Amino acid sequence: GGVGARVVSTWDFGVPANQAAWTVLGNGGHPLDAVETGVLVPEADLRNHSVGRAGYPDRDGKVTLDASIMDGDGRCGAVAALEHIAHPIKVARKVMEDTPHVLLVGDGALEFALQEGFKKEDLLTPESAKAWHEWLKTAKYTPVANSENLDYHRTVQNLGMPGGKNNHDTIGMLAVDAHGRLAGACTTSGMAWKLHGRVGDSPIIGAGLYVDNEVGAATSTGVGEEVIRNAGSFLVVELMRQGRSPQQACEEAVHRIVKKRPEATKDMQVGFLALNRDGECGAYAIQKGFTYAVCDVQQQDRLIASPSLYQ
Ligand code: SD4
Repeated sequence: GGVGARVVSTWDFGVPANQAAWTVLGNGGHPLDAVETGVLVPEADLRNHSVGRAGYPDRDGKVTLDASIMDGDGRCGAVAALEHIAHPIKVARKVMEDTPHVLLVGDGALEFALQEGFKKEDLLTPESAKAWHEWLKTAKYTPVANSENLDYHRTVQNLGMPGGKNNHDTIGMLAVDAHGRLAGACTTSGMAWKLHGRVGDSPIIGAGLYVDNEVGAATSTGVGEEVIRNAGSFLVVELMRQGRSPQQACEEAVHRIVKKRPEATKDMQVGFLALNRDGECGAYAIQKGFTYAVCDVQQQDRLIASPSLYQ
C-alpha cells in the first residue's frame, strides 16, 4: 500500500525545494536525484542564512558548510566544515560515488571538490558579513530557536526580495517513490557564530540523516549537538522499525533528547521529520515554530506546522 511518491522537507523554504525535487520524482526519477535537486534550491538562495551561499559564518567570519546524502540501500556520502564551495550536497554525492569513503572534512574536502571540478568561491555575502560584524559587538553564542524561519523572512523583507516562504537554516529532505525506494539529503551552514571547525548533526549519518529502504527515513534540524548526542535520525528510523508511526517516532526521539538534558534543552530547538516507505510522514519539535513542507501528486505546496513538546 502507500500514498505513492512523496517528498518532505524542513522549514518554510522546503516548499520551493520540494517543488524542484518533484520535477524529478514526479516524473519517475530516482529519489536520490530528487533530493539532490531539491536541496540545491535553498543552497543557492541568498535569502537563506542557514544553508549554502550567504550562510552565516562561524565566529571567525568563515562560512563552513556541512552536508550529507543517503539512499535506502546504505549508500551515503558527506562533507563537513567545507569552505568555498557553493553546493556542498553535490560534493557529498561525489564522496559517495567517487570515493571509498563516507565523510570528508575541511581542507581535504575542499581539495577533493576542486579535483572534481567545483569552483572555489567566496560565500560570505555583504549582508552576512554585516550580520557577523554586528554579532562581534557582543560575540555571545546563544542559538535562537526557529532562527531559520525568522531570519529568512526578515531577509526577504530587508532586501525587498520576492516573497520566499521561509527562513530556517538547515534543509533536511526525504523522498520516497512509488516502489518504496527512499533517499534523503541534509545541508546547512550550521549554527551561526559557531567555533571554527565545529561540525553539527547534518553531515553525520545517523544524526542529521538516516535512510533505510526496509523502514523509512529521518532528518533533523535545530541544535545539532543534542541530535548527535542521541543519534537522532537513526533513533527515529529504529523506532519506526519497532512499529512506531513516523509521528510517534519523532515524538519519542524529542522526548529522549529532553529527558537526557531537561534544563539545557528547555529553550533549545530540535525538530525531527520522518517518512516511512509507505509515504506516511510525521514531525515533532521541542519548541513551537517548526514547519515542514510536503509534496505529492495531490499537492505541491503544502506547508505544515509541526506539533511540539512546549507551546
Ligand atoms: C546544526 N542542525 O549545524 C544544524 C543547524 C540547523 O537550521 O538545523 N539549522 O546543528
